[in-house]
Amino acid sequence: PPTLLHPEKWCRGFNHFISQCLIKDFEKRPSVTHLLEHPFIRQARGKDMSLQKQLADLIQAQEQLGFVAKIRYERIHTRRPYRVDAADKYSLDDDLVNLEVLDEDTIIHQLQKRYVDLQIYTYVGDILIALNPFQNLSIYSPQFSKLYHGVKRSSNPPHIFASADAAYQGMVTFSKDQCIIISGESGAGKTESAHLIVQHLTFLGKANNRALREKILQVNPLVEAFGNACTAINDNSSRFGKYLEMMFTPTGAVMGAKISEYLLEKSRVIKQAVGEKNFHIFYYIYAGLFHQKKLSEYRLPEEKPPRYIDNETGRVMQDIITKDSYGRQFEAIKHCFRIIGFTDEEVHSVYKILAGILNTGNIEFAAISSQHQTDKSEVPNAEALDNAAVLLSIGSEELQEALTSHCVVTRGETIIRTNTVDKAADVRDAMSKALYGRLFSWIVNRINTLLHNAESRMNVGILDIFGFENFTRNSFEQLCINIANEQIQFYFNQHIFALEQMEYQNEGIDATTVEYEDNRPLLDMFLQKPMGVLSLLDEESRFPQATDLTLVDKFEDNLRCKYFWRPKRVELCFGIQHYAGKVLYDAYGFLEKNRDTLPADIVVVLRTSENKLLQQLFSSPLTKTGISLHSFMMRHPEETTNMKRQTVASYFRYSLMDLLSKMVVGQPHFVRCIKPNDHREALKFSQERVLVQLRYTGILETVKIRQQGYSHRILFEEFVKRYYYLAFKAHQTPLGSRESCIAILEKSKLDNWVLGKTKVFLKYYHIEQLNLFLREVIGRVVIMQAYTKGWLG
Ligand code: AOV
Ligand code: MG
Repeated sequence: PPTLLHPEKWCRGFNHFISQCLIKDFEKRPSVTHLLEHPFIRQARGKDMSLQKQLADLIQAQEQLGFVAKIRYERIHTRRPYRVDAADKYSLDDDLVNLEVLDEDTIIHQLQKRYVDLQIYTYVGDILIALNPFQNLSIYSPQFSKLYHGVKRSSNPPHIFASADAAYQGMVTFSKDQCIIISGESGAGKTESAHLIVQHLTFLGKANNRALREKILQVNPLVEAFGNACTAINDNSSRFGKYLEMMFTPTGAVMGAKISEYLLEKSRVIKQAVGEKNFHIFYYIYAGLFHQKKLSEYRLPEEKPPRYIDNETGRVMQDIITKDSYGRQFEAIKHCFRIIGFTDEEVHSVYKILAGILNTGNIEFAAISSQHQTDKSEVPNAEALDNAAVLLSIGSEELQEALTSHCVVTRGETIIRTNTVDKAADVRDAMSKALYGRLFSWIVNRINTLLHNAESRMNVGILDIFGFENFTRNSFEQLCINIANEQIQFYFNQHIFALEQMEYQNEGIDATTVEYEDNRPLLDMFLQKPMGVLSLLDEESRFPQATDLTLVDKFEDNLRCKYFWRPKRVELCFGIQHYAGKVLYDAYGFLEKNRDTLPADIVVVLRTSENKLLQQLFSSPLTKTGISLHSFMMRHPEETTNMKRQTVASYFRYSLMDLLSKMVVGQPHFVRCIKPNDHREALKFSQERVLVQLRYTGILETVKIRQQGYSHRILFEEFVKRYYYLAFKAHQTPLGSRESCIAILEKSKLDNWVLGKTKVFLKYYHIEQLNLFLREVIGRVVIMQAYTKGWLG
């Protein structure tokens, strides 16, 4: 596209008379074709068609900026919340802020009425509430994408596309990174919403490069095949947290994408609760290979699916034979890999590792008991062992050695100890978890390399994590998941309530204080050092003699707050009053899961792999092939001791901080997903279930503060810099003062705003109006610029 002058620069050389004529004419008939036919333009153009081309190019370029996308000179009315007649208490309306009566009853009825009318989206000011429809709706087609493109929010019904559009416009207009935070409990619709946002952002950020768009659209399906699984609550439950950044040029064209993944629930690889499944990809690959009659190529058993994916004996095979959806998914994943740019060799290696993991799970151990030694184990049936070794390109004997024995370093000396049957099984499972966890991270990193673009300047981040969970049995994984949700709720509270109210005080503004449930004490209980849950867990994990019971004792002795309790007579159990409800945790296995130990022996043997990808997953400069495992470790005792890895809790804490640091740089947009019922049924609205969610997410308080408060606070100087076109001529340089702000606000005919000591305080709907005014003014300037360029040139 042609280079555009900044309107300010361009205005110096501007013919005032002509511009006025054109603007008037354009206002009468806002059509570009009509404008091209204007006598002035025609005169300027003469026989020269290049001007027309130039103008069209400029307009196209400008459309990419999102400015002239809809050059409509509709009159913009100041949008005041209209009052619903109190008699008509449950009126249908798009924004809960418009309600006259603000109580739970009214809100619930309003949402219910909308839901059964298939209006699943509702605003609370600038926040979007999304109720899960549990059915496919026809509101995500290209026609809808066009509808939600650079328009004011109130011109269309609430929609997830509107949130994407708001973020996109915010990014383009102010060159500022944006961040869309999607929250809600498990199964509420976060992941679906995230897909829809990506879909709409790729539409808005029209990349000329279609291939790139295609690639970006494949990212979510690919990582979700590896990171999602069927749980008791959701058939496609995210078992990891995902922050997807879509990158754009300064003019708003999509350029690339980057994912950060958080805390994959690796333990699912080796074991799943009753009624739950392993990660999708295992079924896809097994079924895909089954239908293609290629199971033997990957040394997978045909008669009976591997143990890791068959926890309810027989079910999987039945599904695979009767339904073909897994097989189709396998094809879809192959397609994703190819489109994103993975090489065939890489994909083949990924399959081999997956099949390797499945075979590893089938390795069994038996005790070798002699008079002197009862703690020794062996692999009685070598088939699975050999298969795993072949698929992982390692020696079968070395693998057996690493599973059934281990090296210990004492006083600088390396001694070999044998493993009991149980210990060997633990090592086997630890190896599978490590393989899968590292493979997952590798895939994410590889996607990032393939989709990275160094030239991108701005991004919109989309946060989709695992939602709050409360199962019949809750373990370490649920604790981490729920803490992460606690942190997101805290971030929401900070943004919506705390920061806002603090600023009123600092700026001397008299605004109503809205009480809200602050979950800070709870978050402190988890994250505080050294007495928080995670720290205590880490401390206990360092003691070799500690047990899960001593851990719960430690919690009980140290967590002296109302959010923690220990039920009588159930030893390994403790309860936590989360923001979203009470959860009982079973501490069985907490310490081991937190330690997440992978014996050095296993790392060393995996490093000897001839599979390049696998080598990379466990790479280190000390890689040596062709020598006996233990003789290698004898020579490098430091390897054995250095491999004491970080605990899951400390890594988790680090990830949370990392995530927050990413989120705080962007302007946040909130999407709150709500689950209307627990049976995944369309059109069924359980008032009770929705009410609970409205309460713990603080929706009622949010409605209040959006109605009464000022969600946007901008420094005078910044405000004048952003909006001075609205009241001043381009060549003027108004001071960044209170007076200039007043001039702009009055010229824009807004009311209900307030000025503090240093900042302008605006309601959420003011910003939309101001931005729209601004876009119009700039749109006009651009048309004129195009015109004069031709005129002068
Ligand atoms: P989640 O991400 O919030 O749960 P999902 O986004 O996976 O929840 O949604 C659960 C299911 O609800 C989906 O598989 C769809 O069947 C259905 N669904 C959600 N939103 C829509 C929609 N807009 N249109 C149609 N169906 C929808 V979890 O990942 O478990 O926290 O860890
Ligand atoms: Mg999800």
